[in-house]
Amino acid sequence: MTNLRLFDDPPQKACEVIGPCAFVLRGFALPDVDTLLPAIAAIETRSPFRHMLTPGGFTMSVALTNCGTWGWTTDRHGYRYSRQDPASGQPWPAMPEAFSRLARAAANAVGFDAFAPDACLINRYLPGSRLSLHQDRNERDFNAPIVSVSLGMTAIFLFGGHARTDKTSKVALYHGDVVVWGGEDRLRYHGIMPLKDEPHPLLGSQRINFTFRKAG
Ligand code: MD3
Ligand code: FE
Repeated sequence: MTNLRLFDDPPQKACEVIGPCAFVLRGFALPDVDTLLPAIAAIETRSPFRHMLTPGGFTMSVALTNCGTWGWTTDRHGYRYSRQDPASGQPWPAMPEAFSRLARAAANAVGFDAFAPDACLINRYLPGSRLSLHQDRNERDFNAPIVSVSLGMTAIFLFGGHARTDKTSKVALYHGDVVVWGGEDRLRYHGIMPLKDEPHPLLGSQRINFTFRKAG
């Protein structure tokens, strides 16, 4: 009789453990794609994707925008979170309910409860775009996890250690994958290899990545 439970249970999403406190939930966002894409289109009308300047004076190959109370920005003066979109002087678009619900559900699935992101950085990669090895350390509270959602073309994610020169491992991130990391993995170096042009059936030659954070 107990075996019948196996058939009644909802199908378990595949979860890959890539670090002591880092998890890839394969396809976790797929049921939400139809909601996420129009929401991005709405955000873009008020806060378009743009290429920001790093403090070192380089133009990022990744274009970005934000939604939520806080938005991540960079310019010649440094990296920081700001309540206003520097391009418009207006607050960033509100974080859609569907975004925060997805982020909370993913965090919850690997044991972080009550994740309440107040920032969502949205990165857009075109063929050749890359993100060099870095740490995410502009947030106030490193106890909260970060949740990332990948849409569109496949990316090769580089997962390093706590020093820039530590050995990295590669993890492919596919359309619909969600990564959650926190705890001792929260400050690991990470990056994205230059994107190969292998067009995605739904999004074409681009990759969109959301990262949800507790920034303020
Ligand atoms: C960090 N974005 O915006 S998120 C960023 O795909 C950023 O656009 C990348 O890094 C992107 O700051 C990567 C995915 C990710 C996954 C696992 C990690 C970042 C991680 C583990 C430790 C630290
Ligand atoms: Fe990052």
